[in-house]
Amino acid sequence: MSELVFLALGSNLGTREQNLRDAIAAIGKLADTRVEKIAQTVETDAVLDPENQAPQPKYLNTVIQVATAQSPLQLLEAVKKIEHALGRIEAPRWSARVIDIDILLYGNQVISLPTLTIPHERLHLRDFVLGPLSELVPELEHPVLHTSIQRLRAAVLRGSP
Ligand code: PH2
Ligand code: MG
Ligand code: MG
Repeated sequence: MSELVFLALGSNLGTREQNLRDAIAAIGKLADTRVEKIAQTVETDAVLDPENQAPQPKYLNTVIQVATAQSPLQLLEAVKKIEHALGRIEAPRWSARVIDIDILLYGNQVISLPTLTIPHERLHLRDFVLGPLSELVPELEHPVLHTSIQRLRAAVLRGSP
């Protein structure tokens, strides 16, 4: 059984465009996994740690739609490996990075584990995710908030919760 999964990709260090391409190619090579759609890449101002506003390079962000038979934890493990293979180093949460791959949605599953929260806990707050995601699946319903991606995006663009 394969599930429909959405992954967010971001890069704000090194050859950003190439980093995204390499990550997508590596995801496409995972067992029982197919990359079905890729949203347009957007350049976005870095959203910074509220406690550390030191400037950072702009990000390139995109979202991909993937069909996979890997379990959520297998997929998490696999994307972490890809992040490391592409040169990501352990660094504090808000640090600039060569590549970040986040699982946004895994079918309509709701998962709350110490290492993995699905839907991604900040998905509904971030236009750098909602923009590319709404290009792919504007009508998709958020499995916890029960609102469409395009409505969530409109709320963020209005600046309301
Ligand atoms: N990722 C972060 C923190 N800030 N800002 C933008 N624009 N794009 C990101 O992908 C991003 C961010 C932590 O994962
Ligand atoms: Mg992230
Ligand atoms: Mg991450």
